[in-house]
Amino acid sequence: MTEAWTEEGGAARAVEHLRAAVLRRRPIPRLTETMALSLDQAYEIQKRLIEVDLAAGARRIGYKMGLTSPAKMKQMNVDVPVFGQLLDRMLLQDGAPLRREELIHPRVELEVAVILGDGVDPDRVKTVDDVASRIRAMAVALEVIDSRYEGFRFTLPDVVADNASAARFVLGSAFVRPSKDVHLWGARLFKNGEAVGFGTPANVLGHPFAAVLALARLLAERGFPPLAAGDVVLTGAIGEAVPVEAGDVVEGVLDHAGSVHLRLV
Ligand code: 0L1
Ligand code: MG
Repeated sequence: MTEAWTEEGGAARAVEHLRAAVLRRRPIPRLTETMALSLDQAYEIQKRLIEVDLAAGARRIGYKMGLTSPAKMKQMNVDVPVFGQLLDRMLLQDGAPLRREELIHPRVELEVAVILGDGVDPDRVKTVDDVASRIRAMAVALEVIDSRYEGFRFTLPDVVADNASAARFVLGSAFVRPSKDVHLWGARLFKNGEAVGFGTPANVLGHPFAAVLALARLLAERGFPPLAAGDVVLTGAIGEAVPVEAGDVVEGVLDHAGSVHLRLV
């Protein structure tokens, strides 16, 4: 049965369901099984979900882009990516252990992260070159996604409401100067020493800096403050997300940017 949406009732119930999944580490049926959700309503739920963390003392340190690869966009039947919000508590040190039991069904993605040195106002920043001039540093990153939905299955509004499946992320220790050639650099993902993915950041909307531009536009459309100096942006997965379990060791490598590590315990 579809629940009636009211700004207060619908959003509050959705936030409650999603928080319960995180706290109990148990997946929930996707929201759209019982609730008709538009994309606007989904971003409203995401906003409220994050507000609960912010009210409890968390700090937003940036954003993540999701559904940036042609394969994922085709699978979800969309032509615009989505964004989620990164909180300080999601950031792990390079090589730090992550307790598997903290999450529901984690998967790891290899990404390019950028740290901004300047704001990105979409009215003035229009090109990949413009974005490059706003970036202070880049790093190779691992994103741990953990959909709060059963079977990692969802519609577009579901995944937006669920903060784009954001759970944890790790930045490599080598922060390098921004390079416009980054889309051509080779990237490799290893699980327990075995190569499980490779590609180039060109898989991310053609260029990871294009993902920053797309993010700046989406934030403006949704009434968020513009990207600012110091913000971290996870630009999107270079390849497939890889399921991980306790005992797994994951390493991501990006030409000219070193490596990044995660240990599941
Ligand atoms: O970071 C991502 O690309 C994931 C976005 C959400 C979709 C998913 O959970 O696969
Ligand atoms: Mg990702």
